[in-house]
Amino acid sequence: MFNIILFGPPGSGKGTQSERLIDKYGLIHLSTGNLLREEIVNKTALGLEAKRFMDNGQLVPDSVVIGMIRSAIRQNPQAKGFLFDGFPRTVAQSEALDELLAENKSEINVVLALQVGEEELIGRLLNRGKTSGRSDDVNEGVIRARITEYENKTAPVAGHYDLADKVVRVKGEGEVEEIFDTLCDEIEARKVL
Ligand code: B4P
Repeated sequence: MFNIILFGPPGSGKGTQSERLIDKYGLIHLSTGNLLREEIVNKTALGLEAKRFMDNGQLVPDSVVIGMIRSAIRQNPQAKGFLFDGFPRTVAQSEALDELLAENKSEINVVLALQVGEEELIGRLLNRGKTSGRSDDVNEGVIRARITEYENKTAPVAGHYDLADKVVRVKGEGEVEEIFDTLCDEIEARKVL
């Protein structure tokens, strides 16, 4: 298996680049943001709980997202690899992920970390909010809260994988296609999929 984490702050291009990467490499795409939004649309108990956090720009509790990822991994035993998008977002989530992959005698092969400045992030998310219908993209205060959550709780995840020398930092500003090409170069330098 070849497993990738696409890492970065809200609005850094994780969802955008994931779509292209899964098409090219045939990986299973696991986006906790998308999984949570499906639960909200379906008005499940989990979705109703998650919405309270997401609408305030806060992370959803670890137990909820770890449970979702555990069942998604177990539902795909034949996968040639996973692309994790927006997960892990806390050090506890990254430790849980390492254990889940180890159960399959697998591991994270590379963490691709998109680097984008704060004002660019805010501009992108406000712009997406005009058309996406996403309640967490319309209010600048909520967007700033998401960035603060990222700095406090998610940025340390890169440190966790830095210890194993797995993090590659990639400039996430500029043309989507150029960023995609750089991500592909980094993947192919590690493994031909
Ligand atoms: P996510 O769904 O993961 O969303 P995101 O981080 O806001 O966006 P992403 O980074 O994928 O967006 P993209 O840049 O592609 O999370 C939403 C919420 O769910 C979180 O706040 C949290 O509450 C909850 N959640 C999710 N996972 C969780 C977890 N593991 N633990 C706890 N809580 C969790 O796109 C942004 C915009 O930028 C788009 O409009 C795009 O077109 C544009 N864009 C992309 N690349 C560009 C480029 N190069 N130039 C210009 N614009 C670009």
